Amino acid sequence: MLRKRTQVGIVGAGPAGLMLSQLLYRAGIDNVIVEARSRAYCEARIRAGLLEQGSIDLINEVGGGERMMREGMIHDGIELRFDGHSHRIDIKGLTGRNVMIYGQHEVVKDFIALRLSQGADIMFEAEGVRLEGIDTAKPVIHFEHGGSPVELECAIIAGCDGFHGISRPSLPSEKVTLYDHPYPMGWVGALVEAPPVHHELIYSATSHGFALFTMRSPTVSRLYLQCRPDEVIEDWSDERIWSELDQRLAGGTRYELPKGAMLQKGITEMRSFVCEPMQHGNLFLAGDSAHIVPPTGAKGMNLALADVRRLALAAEDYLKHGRREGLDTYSQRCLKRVWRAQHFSWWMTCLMHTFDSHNAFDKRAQQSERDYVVSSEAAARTLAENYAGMPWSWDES
Ligand code: RFL
Ligand code: PHB
Repeated sequence: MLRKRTQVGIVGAGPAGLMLSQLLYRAGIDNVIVEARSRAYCEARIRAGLLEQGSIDLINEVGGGERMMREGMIHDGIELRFDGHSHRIDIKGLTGRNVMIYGQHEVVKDFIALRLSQGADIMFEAEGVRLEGIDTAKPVIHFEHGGSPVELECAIIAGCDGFHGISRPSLPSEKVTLYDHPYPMGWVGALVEAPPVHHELIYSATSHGFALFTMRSPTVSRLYLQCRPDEVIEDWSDERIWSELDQRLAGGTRYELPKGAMLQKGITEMRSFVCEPMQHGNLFLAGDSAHIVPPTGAKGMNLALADVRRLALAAEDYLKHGRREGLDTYSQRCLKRVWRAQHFSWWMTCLMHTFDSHNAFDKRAQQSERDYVVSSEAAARTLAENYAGMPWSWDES
């Protein structure tokens, strides 16, 4: 049995856990990350791609932005495409803020390398992770590492272990309310060795369903298609993916979709979910362990970073100065941004997708919303403000 002690035990080495670890390190607070998967697995997991201005700034502030600033692609706008007609939303012009395309796995790679170069303790391939005594001043993370049991005693535990992790289920069920909203669709995601169809993202709603044309670099595209919720990736041959993409890009404003080798493909479920409160005792949830959004609004990773920014400040105040107010109000303060992102992601999802359940009224109402967002500056500005992300100062208002 190995007994260890740290100030903050972090469960999970995704964007939330790694950013928290870096923020705490810079504040001089000792922390250990316990991660179920291998380093290679974490670094290869293809997920989000879009960073808000606030996330870009945060990554730079903590010293993790060198490669991101070299390789990331700054975007000033997006294209909304309805039945083959494209309309540009000028995000920069409407908000003064940019977004950036830089893959989540690149952020994860950069932060693992950075933390290890600073001598961080990241325990990959931890098995049987479980939490004990979250109500006490000395909560413990138990797990096996390299075949030996480990007990990690902490002052605080940060549950950054994603939607399927063990942290959220460790909260007493009678103390939490779960808000869950599944959607009647999924997304097929494909990573393709071909240049992007356009220099900006195209969100395309058609009678065949929704498609999103995004990218990872000037030579790699990331393409998504709305599918039925019960479909599996075996239902989607490469030919079917290309044919659906072509159909969902056809129409008045012409584009030619560059084709190339399919490097990876998979299906993502669509769900909105919030756990309230995001804390109990000395366990604090951050990122997908506390809330998930459908990817249409590109908010998940950004919310994860916003949570840990707040958690790091609160932990510092407590561990250095004995002030608990920040920790006690952590969940309450995070939830303002979380629910704004929830509403926006739900709204974007309803705006862009085909719903089998829609009756004639629902279809007309959806059409009206689409017309409104591309013909009213006020509506476009609302979209742009949410898409670029609310500034940090908004949380305090
Ligand atoms: P993660 O990334 O899931 O990391 C959790 C980590 O915890 C580990 N883990 C455990 N470790 C120890 N013990 C256990 N019992 C454990 N169980 C799990 C896992 O191995 C993993 O390493 O959560 P985190 O850090 O909260 O980050 C959240 C983001 O990953 C997520 O919100 C985004 O990917 C969502 N998302 C998007 N977000 C954006 O901001 N912009 C986007 O453009 C965007 N696009 C997307 C997305 C998510 C997608 N999918 C596949 C769900 C597009 C897609 C298709
Ligand atoms: C991505 O590049 O993977 C991406 C971008 C925007 C979204 C969702 C995913 O809304």
